[in-house]
Amino acid sequence: MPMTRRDFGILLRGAAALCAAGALSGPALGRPVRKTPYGAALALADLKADPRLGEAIAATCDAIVAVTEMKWSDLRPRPGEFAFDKADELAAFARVNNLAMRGHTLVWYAVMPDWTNQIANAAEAERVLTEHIETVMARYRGTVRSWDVVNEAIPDAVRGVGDRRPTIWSRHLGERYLPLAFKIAARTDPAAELVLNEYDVEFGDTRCRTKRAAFRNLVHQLLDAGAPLHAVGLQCHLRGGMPVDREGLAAFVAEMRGLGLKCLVTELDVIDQKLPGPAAALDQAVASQVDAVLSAATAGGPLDMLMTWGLSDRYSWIPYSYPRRDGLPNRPLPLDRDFRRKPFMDVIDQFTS
Ligand code: 9MR
Repeated sequence: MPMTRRDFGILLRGAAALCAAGALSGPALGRPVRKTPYGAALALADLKADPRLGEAIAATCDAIVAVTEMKWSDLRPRPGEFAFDKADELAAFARVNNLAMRGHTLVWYAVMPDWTNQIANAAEAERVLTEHIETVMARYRGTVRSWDVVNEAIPDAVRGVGDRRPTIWSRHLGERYLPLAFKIAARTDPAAELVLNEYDVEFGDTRCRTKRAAFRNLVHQLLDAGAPLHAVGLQCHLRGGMPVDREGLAAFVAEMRGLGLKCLVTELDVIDQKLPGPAAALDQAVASQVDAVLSAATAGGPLDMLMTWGLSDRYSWIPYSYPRRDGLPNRPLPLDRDFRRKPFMDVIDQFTS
């Protein structure tokens, strides 16, 4: 039976009462005690439709991040207006279940509402960007303590280390929008952890090596510009079967730590489209690729946070973007479609405990 709005309200109110009574802490919920917090991306519609999902998150995770609910697409229907309902419901779920919440994402080239194309000049762009970051961060101050300030600033088909993705902001402000976003964020919530998040920096092919070099170049560019950057986020959407560049990734993480930055894995899952079945073999291949990337990323010490992009195979973007062609359902996440643990979950436990 899908959960109704009323059921969901009862869940929230019941949890709030427990929380107020001090009964709802991680270990009290039977959650594993971890040295590195572990979390998962969660979509409100899935949470409401399937009570098993909320239960699994509360029993397994220390943190959540909204799949889309804190993006411009969802928050900004019209200029000057904010639609916080869905993000608020996820934030409430996090609070009553004693989960941390990451914010994703204040600046991203993708899923921008059409009205942002009407922004006419640099002054207006700076005003709109400032209004957005200030309003959103202020609303979730105290709940969201770690923000992806800028997401995916490097182009997919990267040509060199100085390559940056064109966005509505670079169109009007040039590359100065990048340090500017971090400065606005730090001013708005000085206690927040400010993260630069990127994908396809984990592998050893020429494109990914160049992307990692461009990511490194951008980190230095931001620090040189005095941007308050605190952490790098490695998304880790792993391409099944593509070898992880263990040495290159370990060296990158070591360099970031040497610069005083934290290192987070923010969106881990495995694109299993081309991995051979049957399910058991597939699960082993997925787990071994996760093990490879986490071994490299933790070579110099534990991660500061580990998040997967979803928890159960039932709720993942991968079947939509990378469907398998052999009839076997995609198996990209730590729990299967029926919320049973897979070897992926054992690897998560190993690298977080
Ligand atoms: O998984 C997300 C999908 O449901 C959304 O439609 C899409 C656009 O909002 O974003 C996906 O999440 C992406 C994340 O925000 C940034 N890194 C890549 C993720 C997968 O595409």
